[in-house]
Amino acid sequence: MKRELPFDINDPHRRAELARKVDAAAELLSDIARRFEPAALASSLGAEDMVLTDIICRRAPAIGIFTLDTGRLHAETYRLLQQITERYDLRIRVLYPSSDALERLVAERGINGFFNSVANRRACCEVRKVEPLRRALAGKRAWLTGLRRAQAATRANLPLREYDAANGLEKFNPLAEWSEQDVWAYIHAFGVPYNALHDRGFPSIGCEPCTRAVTPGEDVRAGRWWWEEPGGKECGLHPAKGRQRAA
Ligand code: ADX
Ligand code: SF4
Repeated sequence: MKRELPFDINDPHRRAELARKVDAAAELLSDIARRFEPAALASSLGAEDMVLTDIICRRAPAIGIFTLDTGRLHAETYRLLQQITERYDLRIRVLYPSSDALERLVAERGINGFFNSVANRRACCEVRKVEPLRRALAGKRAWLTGLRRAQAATRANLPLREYDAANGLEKFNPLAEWSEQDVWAYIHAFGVPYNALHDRGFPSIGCEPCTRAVTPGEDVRAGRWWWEEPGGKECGLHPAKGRQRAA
């Protein structure tokens, strides 16, 4: 099924606006590649990360790309990973959880223990995502993400550049100001491959057991850890550091 765009991709104003945003992002990426080598994109293979992957391949190939394979991803995500390594002739570094820590986690909290408490869920994200992220970032001078302000209240004040004190390096969010429409306009304009789940109601894709489809009009992150209270649904990769809008 082809994803419908809510606007005319050939509208000259929209095209000019998109071209401006793409140029700004590409300039930022080339600048990062020059001034912060070695730098790397953390890719979940979501739509935003596919846009950044495409821009990196075209305009800033010195930036590396890595993904954290939690072991609980959707089959569609693994399919896309294989597809893009072939399409872009890319070497994506794939990181895995420590097997000792994972065995301990499962023994102590259960294979699907994340459904039982927020503490269990955070412990699982720590072992499967946050610790591998620390390894991915070791020795890097900067990392990049596909975070956008419009994704969540916790991301409303997201800067283009921030210092990641927890990991001790610069962090760039080149699409901070992009809308969801900008992301999809880029994907369509440049024929970028994307996760098939996006066409089945998944705007935001994480691990399979912890992600469900959303209905039209529902919050884009409503399908992530859907059984938890909204508001605190972050996995620890991106601590909010007071970025949240005051209530
Ligand atoms: S999460 O914190 O809720 O999981 P989200 O899915 O919105 O994050 O993704 C935000 C950004 O975090 C992505 O654009 C990507 O930069 C990074 N990210 C999330 N999951 C992964 C992953 N499995 N591997 C690498 N980077 C990831
Ligand atoms: Fe574990 Fe779910 Fe977090 Fe994935 S999203 S690491 S399965 S708790």
